[in-house]
Amino acid sequence: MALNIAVVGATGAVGKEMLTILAERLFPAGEVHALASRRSVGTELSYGDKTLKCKDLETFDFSSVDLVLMSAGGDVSKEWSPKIAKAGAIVIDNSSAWRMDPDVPLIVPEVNADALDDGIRKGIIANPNCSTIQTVVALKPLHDAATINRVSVATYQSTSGAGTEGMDELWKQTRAIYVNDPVEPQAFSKQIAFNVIPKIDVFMEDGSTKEEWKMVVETKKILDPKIKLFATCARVPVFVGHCVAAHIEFETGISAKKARSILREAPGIMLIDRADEEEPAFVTPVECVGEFATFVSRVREDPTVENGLALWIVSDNLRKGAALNAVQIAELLLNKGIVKA
Ligand code: A2P
Ligand code: 11C
Repeated sequence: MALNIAVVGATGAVGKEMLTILAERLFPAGEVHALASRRSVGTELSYGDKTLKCKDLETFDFSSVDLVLMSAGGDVSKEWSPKIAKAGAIVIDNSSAWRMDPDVPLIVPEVNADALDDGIRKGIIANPNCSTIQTVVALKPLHDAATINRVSVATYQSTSGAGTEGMDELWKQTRAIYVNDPVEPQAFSKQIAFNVIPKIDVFMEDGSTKEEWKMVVETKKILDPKIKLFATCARVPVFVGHCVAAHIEFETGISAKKARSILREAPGIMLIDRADEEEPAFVTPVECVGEFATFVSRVREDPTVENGLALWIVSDNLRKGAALNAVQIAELLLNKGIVKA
């Protein structure tokens, strides 16, 4: 018996990756259903070498579905995740709707797989924010080795973090500038082509953005509530791939050499940092597109603080930052025997 799967938001940037990655990783799926809004009924979507016809979420019968991977935004998830869970399926949700609910596990398999052992009381598992995921994957093995007290991060996040609409806006504005057409921001609050916007999601009362707040609270929930994190998140004119510059302060000293040897062995990480070469190697977003790993480069000691280390962390935000992490959670459910194929 294989598991029957539904992908909700299957026409979106993350939903398409979910279907691709389920097929790439040979997930033992029986029936696979692609669901989205009524607007997309009949749209053809690839699942490995098969073509699926998109169905309407509103009228779909979930009674024979075991697992639902959902990436259709917070409002859709708030309405539909409880209904789907009630019908008997486990929902792995990529939106921010449930992440901070104490009854909902927030999981990055390389970091806190054991949090699933506390039970899935609401039938919902949350997938963290993309910039949080790649950050905690890199921090976890170093935290185990030398205990992180504080981290300051600056992010450089691609337009695909805002979905298809975000990527389309970068494309249209770039073209508009070349042909001298007016630039009209819609998905982003200011021009994104040839620009950098230090605002992702809405502003909060303390002057931080919600994206920055998410990185703080999600890191505490996933990795360690004692870690102090401060973030500045910026949108950059890149299609896919988020970057995080992390400046870490540890409880005990850890050399760059030691950190490299730990990161080289750590799950989910690809270390691209041959510091002994004349021109050190490093990674950029275009090189991480389509990859599963979280890439770490520029591992340096920071002499301006006690026990300081700096890292440059890059990952495909649609994959490890979203769809891949969701599929890895599904694999974890199988491996732990929480769902049975
Ligand atoms: P649709 O294409 O039918 O609008 P992205 O983040 O790339 O913009 O994708 C968002 C995904 O969420 C799309 O698949 C979109 O479907 C889906 N979606 C948005 N609103 C709804 C809704 N009310 N019901 C079902 N799916 C929705
Ligand atoms: C971005 N990180 O790059 C956001 C996208 O909470 O899941 C994901 C938002 C979220 O815009």
